[in-house]
Amino acid sequence: MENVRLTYFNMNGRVGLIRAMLCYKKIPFENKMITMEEWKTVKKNYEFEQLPLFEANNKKMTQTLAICLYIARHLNLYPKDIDLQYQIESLLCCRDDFTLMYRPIKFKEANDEMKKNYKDKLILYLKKFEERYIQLGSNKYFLGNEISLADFFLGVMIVEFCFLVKDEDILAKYAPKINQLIDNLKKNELKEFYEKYYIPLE
Ligand SMILES: N[C@@H](CCC(=O)N[C@@H](CS)C(=O)NCC(=O)O)C(=O)O
Repeated sequence: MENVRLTYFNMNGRVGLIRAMLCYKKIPFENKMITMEEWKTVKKNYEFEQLPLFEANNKKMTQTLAICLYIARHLNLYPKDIDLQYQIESLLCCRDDFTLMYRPIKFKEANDEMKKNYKDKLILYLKKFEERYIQLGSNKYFLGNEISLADFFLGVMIVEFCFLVKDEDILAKYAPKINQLIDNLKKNELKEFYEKYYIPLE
């Protein structure tokens, strides 16, 4: 991959896991972050008038899910087995189930009921992720002994989702094996990402 540029905002949001994959695979990239002020004037120039935009090898790509899969396939973070491919895609699709709930929580506009609904739903999903991980053998990585896009999804995006629940460590409580997997990733494969690219939340 050459001439790599990722354009997004100054947040982890949809692209934390993309930055993490590029960082882990030591792919040099321009991490372009547009301010909200600037966005108003440039929005019209972007396909679908949204971000992220991913550029590589003189191609422009949009839509987070497709970008994640493209990068994972390129960087050998995507399994050959179609049942394992299903596991990855099914995990990634869960992200959209939180889109509407996540924003008001993150921007501190949610009332108590919204916070409770977000937490309850996240706990449900964490329990299901834990069950899947156990069914898959609870090995070093989510899918087995090879790191994949699934680990980046859990280690970056799910971590951020859980961080927004302040009154309880729901990851440790409801998905203890995944919590352990993520701890290991943060100390190893995701260490550099968390040091260099992760944008801390309040
Ligand atoms: N389906 C798109 C959604 C992208 C999207 O909602 N991007 C948001 C940021 S997370 C955005 O560009 N917001 C600014 C705007 O819509 O003006 C994807 O998955 O990439």
